[in-house]
Amino acid sequence: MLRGTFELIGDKSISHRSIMFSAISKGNNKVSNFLMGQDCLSTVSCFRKMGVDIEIAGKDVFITGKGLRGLKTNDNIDNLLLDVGNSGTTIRLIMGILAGNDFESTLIGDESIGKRPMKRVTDPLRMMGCDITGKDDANFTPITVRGGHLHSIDYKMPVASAQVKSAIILASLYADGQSIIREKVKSRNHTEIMLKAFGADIKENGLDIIVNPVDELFNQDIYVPGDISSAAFIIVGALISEGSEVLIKNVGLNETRTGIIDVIKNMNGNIEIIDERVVGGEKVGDLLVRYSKDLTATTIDKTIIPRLIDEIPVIAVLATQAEGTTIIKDAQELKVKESNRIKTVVDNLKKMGADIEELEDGMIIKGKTRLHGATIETFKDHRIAMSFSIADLISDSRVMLDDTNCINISFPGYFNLLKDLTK
Ligand code: SPQ
Repeated sequence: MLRGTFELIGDKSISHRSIMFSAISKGNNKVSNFLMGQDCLSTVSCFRKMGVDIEIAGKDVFITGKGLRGLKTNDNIDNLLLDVGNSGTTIRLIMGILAGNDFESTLIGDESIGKRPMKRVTDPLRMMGCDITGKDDANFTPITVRGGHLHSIDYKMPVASAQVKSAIILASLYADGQSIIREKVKSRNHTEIMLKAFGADIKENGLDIIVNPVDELFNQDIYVPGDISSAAFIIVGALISEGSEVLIKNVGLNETRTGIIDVIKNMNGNIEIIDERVVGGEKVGDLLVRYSKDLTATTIDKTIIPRLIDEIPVIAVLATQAEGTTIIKDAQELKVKESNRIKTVVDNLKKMGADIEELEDGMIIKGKTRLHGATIETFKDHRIAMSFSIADLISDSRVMLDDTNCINISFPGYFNLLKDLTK
């Protein structure tokens, strides 16, 4: 069982953005409660390579902005090599910034990044006039960006993706007129919220985002709220293991991220929001979660998918402990994350004895089933590793993960926390 109270680590999406937007602002910026995970540190290292002074002190980061058009290290390098590691957010958002800066750089990453599609970003940036080349017509790394003059764009997003939307918003800051980005379903909006605080001219009209170019962004102090996607593992652990009660302090509760709370409530799970407040434009609160023995199945579809996309692996574990048939559909985006998260979840849960069927765009899970120990193939995907460490809490023999290092991508200190809470 899990019992205790803890302060949640900083949000990964907001941490990335805090470094990027500070780097292209004018003046001195301070970020508190920054997530020191490997992905966010990849963002730090890319901007240091582009000449940005970034100092880390504990959980605080101090960034001296170079201004909107001031990036680049020194004139002796013709092509700057930027390594994004495992981070999809780093590569996709950075491309939007590189598109507006007048130099050439090449983006590379690890094996998993090499398989993730980038055309969703390179296509609209090319439409704006950016010169981009790369493997398979700039769909895969290595990708070379030659930034410079950009035209405005009116773009209908073919996929619900915060990374694509953010890249276009960033490029639009540099464009020669007003741009409109049209979403089909609202994806996480941390870019819009934070850029407005930095002085960007961004308006939202329903699902449309209207961006006017600016001369400069201005420095900020940013507080990063806790990451609900990281909290998700402990939340599910508490819901399914008997006798649990955890209080998670400082959870980011931006509505574009709280789909998991709605799903848990639908499933009859015992979760309560306490002391809701707004910090730096983002909603924050504490979450009280208790063991819930009468969980029921649910259906998750496109109306909610973007609000819980990263939580689906651990929601699948939860569904094995809910009475009835849970259907997860319209989640084809899961196939192009750090691993094919539909297949990885289904194959590994099957090994543990779950009644689960793979769909083209999701999965069907029949519960409630007893889970058995197994060796889990994580594909070095942090969210898969943590999801199955939670399945281990209720399995009748131990779960072995083939890799645990990947957890540092988003949740350094995860196993220490789990140990502290395990009673
Ligand atoms: O950064 P990366 O590797 O893409 O990370 C993931 C994750 O699970 O941590 C996805 F694999 O989160 C994405 C998320 O799925 C982070 C993100 C963001 O910060 O903008 C947006 C989501 O992706 P999408 O599909 O909305 O662009």
